[in-house]
Amino acid sequence: MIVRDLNEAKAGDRRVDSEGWNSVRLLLKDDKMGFSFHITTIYAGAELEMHYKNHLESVYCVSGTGSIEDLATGEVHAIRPGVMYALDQHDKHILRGETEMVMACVFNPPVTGREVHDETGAYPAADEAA
Ligand code: 9YT
Repeated sequence: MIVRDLNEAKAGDRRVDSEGWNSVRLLLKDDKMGFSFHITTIYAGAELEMHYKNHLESVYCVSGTGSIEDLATGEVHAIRPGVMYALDQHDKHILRGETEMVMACVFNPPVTGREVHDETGAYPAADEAA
């Protein structure tokens, strides 16, 4: 069994900081669960274009409000606590934080650790990651 405390993990090297967000990776590839599990904070006013070409992701909003725009269709969905979205088509999207948002995120395949988005808004495939 694996037990981890977000409050302890965010003080250590599981926390990754990038422009507009930070993320605490509670489960990673080397935990051998087949997915990774992150608690991500999106800052108020952030506008993040992302395209996870190599991963499937689902995201559950724990707190805060914002929106997600599907760049294939132009559709904009409100994000608020209780809303989940799943990028089942590797959907290119823009996530906007109206307030700070705390999101619980699952990635399949799991991320390995320290990835931040590349210039296309993706993370590398696991076997390309450092
Ligand atoms: C909400 C969202 O897009 N999360 C992505 C994961 C997070 N940026 C991370 O852990 O890298």
